Amino acid sequence: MSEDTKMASFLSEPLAQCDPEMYELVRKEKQRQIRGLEMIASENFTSRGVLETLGSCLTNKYSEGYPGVRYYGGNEIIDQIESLTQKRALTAFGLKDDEWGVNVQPLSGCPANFAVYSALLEPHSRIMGLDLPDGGHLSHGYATPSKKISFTSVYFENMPYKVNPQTGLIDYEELARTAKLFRPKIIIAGISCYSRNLEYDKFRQICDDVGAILLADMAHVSGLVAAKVVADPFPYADIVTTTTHKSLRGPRAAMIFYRKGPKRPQVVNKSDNSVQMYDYEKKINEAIFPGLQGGPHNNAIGAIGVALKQAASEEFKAYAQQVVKNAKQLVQTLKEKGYTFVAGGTDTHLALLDLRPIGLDGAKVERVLEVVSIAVNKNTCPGDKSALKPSGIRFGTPALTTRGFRENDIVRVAEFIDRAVKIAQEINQNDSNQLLKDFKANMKLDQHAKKLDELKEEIENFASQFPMPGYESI
Ligand code: DSN
Repeated sequence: MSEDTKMASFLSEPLAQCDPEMYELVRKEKQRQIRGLEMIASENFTSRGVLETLGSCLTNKYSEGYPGVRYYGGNEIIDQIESLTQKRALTAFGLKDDEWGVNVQPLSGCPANFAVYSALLEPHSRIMGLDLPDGGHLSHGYATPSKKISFTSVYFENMPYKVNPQTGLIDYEELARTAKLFRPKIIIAGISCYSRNLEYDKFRQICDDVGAILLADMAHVSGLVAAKVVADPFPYADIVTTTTHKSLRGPRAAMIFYRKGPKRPQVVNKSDNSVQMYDYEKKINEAIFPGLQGGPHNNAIGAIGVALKQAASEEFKAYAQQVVKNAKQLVQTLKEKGYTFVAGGTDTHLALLDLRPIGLDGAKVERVLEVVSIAVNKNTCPGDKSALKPSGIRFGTPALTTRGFRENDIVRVAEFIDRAVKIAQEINQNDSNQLLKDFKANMKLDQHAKKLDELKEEIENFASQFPMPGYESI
């Protein structure tokens, strides 16, 4: 065999052959996904079409710049791919191209939000987002009294708004009051853990009252927005950001939608009576490249395009409707068993279980659920003092819905969760001060380990019956 032929065959070896160790780990992760109940609200199982595009030759190409204006040659096809994805993004959310534009190059949600702040604000300008312990996101700014945790809070001044601890609902009146004092340049309507529809009309009014830009970060719900099953931010927002891998079910990436045309509410220049226009397009595009990013990930951009085509289908609409029905069913079944949910329930794909009434915390229950193959995350509940020992568990239904779970399956899931929580209570022995390390050690005691093993086997047998999109093998 010539050296050239050897090289060609070396580079063409399938993963199982060229790197059995990595192949085995990917295979094991696939098995974990199939056997378990994936209930992390921000996760999903993307389609084979998306995976094929992600794993395609598009990953080889550099294309710094934008369609038609690139810093590298050979981008004729990449230009078509990016333009097609942009067109599909506007179509998926029912937007007109003279009113909205979209940048599909952000690598993920945090950089997308940071690009918006960088584009439209001076360093240390003021922003307001939902407080992280109340269900907000790190990228909307987060600082403790002693430390600026998120870089958003290092480079911009943020004052959080809160939920009402009694109702768990955003306190719009308080937001309106504090916005008048703080005078932010941007108010962010976006969440990481808030189960009710956002009232974008109220956000709009508050922004108009203080002259702020309304940035809607719809990352969690963008699939549900596309399917019109939750509140739509587009009629109210100036800028809309989203990741593409959550309820939208695409690749890990993000998009920034920005308004074009005359400003709303209308602003007339006194000098010549002309109407002021939005100037976001150039600023946002320049913030992404060359401001914050280099070459876009063309494989991800192509894959977003595939996901957006799928999001315009009747099948996707049915999936999105089912996501919400499943979340409501989960809440209803667990409430019937005596559990409490923040904000009383859900309008969306997620629900926040409050463990305070049963003397447990999120870290312990997350660990017990993990051991029985239910993946969730611990989450703060409104009023929590520590993010390290939060009192809630966040559940989401997009991933299970993608696998075909319907309401009756979710009733089974709720029963599994209830059994796991009861085992956690036995391990905890009504001692809410028991340290997590002691709790984990106690989980290994025979009487608890046996119950956990039995439950895990039952859950895995149940979950394995449901189909999994993607490739057959890994
Ligand atoms: N990590 C995502 C979430 O779980 O909400 C957001 O970045």
